Amino acid sequence: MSFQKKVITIERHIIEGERAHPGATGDFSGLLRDFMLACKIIWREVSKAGLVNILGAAGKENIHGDQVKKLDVFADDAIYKAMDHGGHLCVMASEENEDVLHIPDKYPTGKYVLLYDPLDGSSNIDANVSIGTIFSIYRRVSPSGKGTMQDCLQPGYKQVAAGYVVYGSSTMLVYTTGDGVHGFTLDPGIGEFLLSHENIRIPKRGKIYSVNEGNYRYWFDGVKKYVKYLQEEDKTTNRPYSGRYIGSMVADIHRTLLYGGIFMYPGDTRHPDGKLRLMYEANPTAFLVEQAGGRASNGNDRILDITPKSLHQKTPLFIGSAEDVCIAEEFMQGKRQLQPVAAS
Ligand code: AHM
Ligand code: MG
Repeated sequence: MSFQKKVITIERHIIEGERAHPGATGDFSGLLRDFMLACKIIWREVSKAGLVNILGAAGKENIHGDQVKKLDVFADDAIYKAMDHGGHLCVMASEENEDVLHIPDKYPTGKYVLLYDPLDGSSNIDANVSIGTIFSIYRRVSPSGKGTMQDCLQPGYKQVAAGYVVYGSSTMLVYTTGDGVHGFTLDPGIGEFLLSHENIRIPKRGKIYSVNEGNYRYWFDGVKKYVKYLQEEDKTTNRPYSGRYIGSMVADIHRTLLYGGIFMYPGDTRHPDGKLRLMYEANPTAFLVEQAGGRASNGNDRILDITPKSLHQKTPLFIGSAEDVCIAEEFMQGKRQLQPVAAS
């Protein structure tokens, strides 16, 4: 008789993880369960995105006479509404909102803090390119009651969990609670995330670099030299690397996590802090990549050590295989220069 392989749902995985920590209350698994529900609701809408022209364009009324929301606004709303009443959170913050998001008075507050980017890469939706939701969870630092800005402005190393959902050719959830990185693929038939990638490890060094080269003329010297270095030929270090840039951070990070290499969004002369947000994009992906054995830096400092000053602050980001990010840092800090190419 043949038995099916053990099927592990995300819920089972979280509960079994909690059991390993005596004293766990189940609060955390409840929080993640609520979050997964929101992601499934977003996935359902995202997978209908191509039908918008048939069912009604964003901002217009659809055939049912309902107002059609832009998908990023829809996603933002779906997460807030799934998370506001469970009693697990004391405050939230979202890339889509200027200020922190309080828990309504009628609901209890809890000990965790949630920061999220509801739909990253949403400018790619119309081209059917993968997009994603990113989340980051902290323990509250304020004593009780409503959470505060201080609860949200904690350095990344204090995260208790982080992850993303990538809505791609299949929909996957990748998360960490500081005990390795695990990936789950959504089985649309039963609406469950099933363990498909246990204990993901990023290769020490990759063969792919990922950056928006359209910004080349605005890059600082270190970035120009580093990218040139990656394009040079050297068999011992597998160069030249291949270039891959989706322009959807979750998808670019997901590939980097699985195949190795480096993803970067550097600062440049127009935007010295780059484009990506520390709290919603850099910190959670840095936590994940470090947990998988990789490295994440702003060129000088470890991302997770940065003390945040404001909710929406931006940071340059170099993230991926440890050896690749180390070399990038050496170029950014002027410690490494291009070697003169030997005459052939
Ligand atoms: P968004 O949060 O407005 O979607 O912007 C973030 C996205 C990332 O997913 C992606 O890495 C980056 O913007 C791409 O930016 P660019 O078009 O400048 O290369
Ligand atoms: Mg974003």
